[in-house]
Amino acid sequence: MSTTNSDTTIASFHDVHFGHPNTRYDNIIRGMEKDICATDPFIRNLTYLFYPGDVFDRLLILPEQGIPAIRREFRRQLEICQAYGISVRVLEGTPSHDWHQSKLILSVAEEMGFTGDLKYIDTLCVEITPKGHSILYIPDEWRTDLQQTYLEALEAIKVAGLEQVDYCLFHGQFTHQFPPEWQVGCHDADAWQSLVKHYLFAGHIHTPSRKGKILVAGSYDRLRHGEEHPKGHYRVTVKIDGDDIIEFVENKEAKIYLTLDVSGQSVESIYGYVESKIHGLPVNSFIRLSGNRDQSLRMVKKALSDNYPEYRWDIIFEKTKKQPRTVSLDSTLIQKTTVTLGALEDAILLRLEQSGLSPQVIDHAKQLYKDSKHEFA
Ligand SMILES: [Mn+2]
Repeated sequence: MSTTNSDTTIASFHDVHFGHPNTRYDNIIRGMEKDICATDPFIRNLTYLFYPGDVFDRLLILPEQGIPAIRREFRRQLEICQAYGISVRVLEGTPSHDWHQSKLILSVAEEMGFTGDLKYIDTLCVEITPKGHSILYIPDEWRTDLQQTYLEALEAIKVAGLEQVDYCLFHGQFTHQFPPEWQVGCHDADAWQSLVKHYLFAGHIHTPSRKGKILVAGSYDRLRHGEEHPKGHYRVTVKIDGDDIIEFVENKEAKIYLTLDVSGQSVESIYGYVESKIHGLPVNSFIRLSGNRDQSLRMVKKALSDNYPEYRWDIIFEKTKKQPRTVSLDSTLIQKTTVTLGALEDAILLRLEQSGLSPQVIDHAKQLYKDSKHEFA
């Protein structure tokens, strides 16, 4: 139910993972400096800059891991957004990755006297933006029961007086992102699409994909072996005439993680083969040799490490390959639930309901919980 009468342009950066131990913040920032740049006409004309979760990889320690550089990068982006009237929306992602650290962007904004339109969202809610678009926000692990999250989204849309929202920023996984034989808890793609008029931007799974209105850019940078596909972000133009443009823009600065299959080769030929393949790769690229246990790969790796210390060497033996490369998972276990206030509340209320206590006692306990809840937040 948009009230705007012009095209809407969106750039969406998913799963940035600042603070990743292998793909460092400086590599990620190098890509962003090119992709979010005021000399780029698409950026200058942007309506929204979206971050649908996992801006951070892990809980960081203040004096380390690039915090000053990350703050400077936030500031650089906010200066562009302020100058060109770009609205910024940052969603909380997986609790064990983000730890509410994306809030940092709010303090950067405050310090610079940011006068533009910026929001950090860590609750399930619907917003009508100052530009007149409705956006539904779904942080990761909002409820332990996925169906409950969906029902709450339905309710939030209804309370906002809408039948559908224009956009959704979402962090979580969908059925179509896994092979059917994998029995993992997933959100229903069709059910969620039906809530959205234009597009749902989803973080969490690090492989880019598109199914109908669900756009998954995957991680912005390359974070591990087995992800040799292009990394990048989505640029979407939602046109009044309905002839939308969706473009995946590759991050040309993405860290190289290269797996070289050397199975069946002799030690001598492996060395020459690898040398021919790594020529010209950037310093700190990650290179992994894939082969059999009988190929003396550890010896080859030692020789390569000694001669090419500027690269990060690893080995994977054929039989120990764990998963198909078509799906790259987040580094957390799929069905793990982090203890958050929401998850805890679900568990407490369920336990109360099942306690066998009288309804009056249960109501009293719920009231006590409600009254003291702010002390945990
Ligand atoms: Mn992630």
